[in-house]
Amino acid sequence: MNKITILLVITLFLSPLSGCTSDEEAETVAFPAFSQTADNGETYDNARMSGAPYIVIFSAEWCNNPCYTTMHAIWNTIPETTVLVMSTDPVENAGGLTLSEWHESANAHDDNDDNGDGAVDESEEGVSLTTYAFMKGSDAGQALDITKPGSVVFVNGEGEVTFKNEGRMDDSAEIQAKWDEASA
Ligand SMILES: [Ca+2]
Ligand SMILES: [Ca+2]
Repeated sequence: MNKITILLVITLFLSPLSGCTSDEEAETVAFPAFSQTADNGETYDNARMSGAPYIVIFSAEWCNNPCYTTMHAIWNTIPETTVLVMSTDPVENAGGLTLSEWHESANAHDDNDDNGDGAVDESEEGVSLTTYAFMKGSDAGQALDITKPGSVVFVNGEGEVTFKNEGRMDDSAEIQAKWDEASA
């Protein structure tokens, strides 16, 4: 082979590789900067969340469906996972609910009067989303092009978004797979 041929081969070999590298870099999105006080009175921000994976459900105080379905599907797949529930509605007490009332309403989604006596007693309350923190989050949502409730974002320990789901997310196998990916 003469020098020109060798150069040509090297160029052809390197070009697709460099293309791949820049594509991968472009796909890494950091979860936007945020600092919010949740319904439990605690402040959550990027520094607090760094070092471990977490899930952010973008919802709103007035979103019953598919929001509550997604919240419970995630709990039923990976109970007691750290989940931040952020409202895309910037209005304070949107839908007439405080953050605490919103959380209680989400807890009650799977309550059921199984014995039909007209009251939900303790054994009929299903689960409570105890590790979920409810807070405002329209700025973080907008930074990710999420302006309405119903999206789920998985974030790894480096604060990078590993997956973004638009709309209802209630497939247990998919939830588990995306969680494993964020935890890797
Ligand atoms: Ca009952
Ligand atoms: Ca419940």
